[in-house]
Amino acid sequence: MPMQPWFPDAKLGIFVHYGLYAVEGVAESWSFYYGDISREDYLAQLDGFTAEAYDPAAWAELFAQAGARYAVLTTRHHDGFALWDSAYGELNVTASPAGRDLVGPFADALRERGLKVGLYYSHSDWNHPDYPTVRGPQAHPSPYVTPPEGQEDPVAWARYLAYRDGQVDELVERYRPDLLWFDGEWERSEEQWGIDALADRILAVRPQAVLNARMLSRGDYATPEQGVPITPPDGPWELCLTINDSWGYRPHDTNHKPVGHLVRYFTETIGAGGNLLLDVGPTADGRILPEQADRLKGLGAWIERHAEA
Ligand code: JFZ
Repeated sequence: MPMQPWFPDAKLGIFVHYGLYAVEGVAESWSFYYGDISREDYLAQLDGFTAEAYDPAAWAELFAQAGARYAVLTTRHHDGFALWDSAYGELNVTASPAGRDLVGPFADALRERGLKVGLYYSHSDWNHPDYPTVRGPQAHPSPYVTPPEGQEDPVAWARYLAYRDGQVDELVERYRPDLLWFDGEWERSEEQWGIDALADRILAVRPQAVLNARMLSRGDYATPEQGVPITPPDGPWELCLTINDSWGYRPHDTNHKPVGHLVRYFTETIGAGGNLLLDVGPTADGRILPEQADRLKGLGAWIERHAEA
């Protein structure tokens, strides 16, 4: 299916990193991977994930005010915590005080406000018993190490892929996303991930779904790293960007980019034919703080002033 016309025209999307990590304000998934927090303490955040102020209609209104045409929610990051009541795996909202599906209301609220629905999903799950974690070239040694190559258990790996596929099926069938934003692919090869089969099963149900570049050869658009590229890629592309220096909620990170900087990223990106996917990190109870909301509104006001009639 050719690229959906909405995507290359969208210009602005909002990325939402919402998950367990917001409870203690630690880095999303990477904090326990690096050992900055123990796995036990990381998982203890479950008790504080309340979502009690979760109001996706208010988020959708804010995103529309920012001038966005789509938004992408982290439905399950590398830590394995699913924001919906999945039938696959143990680690999801039903194990937290939130206790209910948060993805469905997000999708409904965006649609209601005329925005396209994007769902983020990590291929890797560093908390799944069948997932052999890879030690990266990081500064801190990770306590979780994969077995040597060739010694991974093929039965466990098949179970892991069945779990991932089951979750992706749930996301696609229940929420009918317009875009799927995969992540975490770097730990395995395209063949090990079964990318082709996964793309086929998604598109069989939702042929119009746009797939990001972390679906490797089946991706529909490019995702340049580290800023606006000097030479833009051919075809549609998207730059993802944090407002401060964190993807998720981190109260000590106050290094928020001024609205003027966000405007520059936005204009440079769309001037070179891309979309900007600008990230927010809600608190564990589901609020987008004024530091971030005000910047989204500021960018939206600028876009509004400069939009063609
Ligand atoms: C990944 C995640 O590991 C991270 O936690 C966050 O969710 C981010 C949006 O995605 O990290 C990456 C991976 C690749 C790039 C940037 C961040 N990249 O290609 O620019």
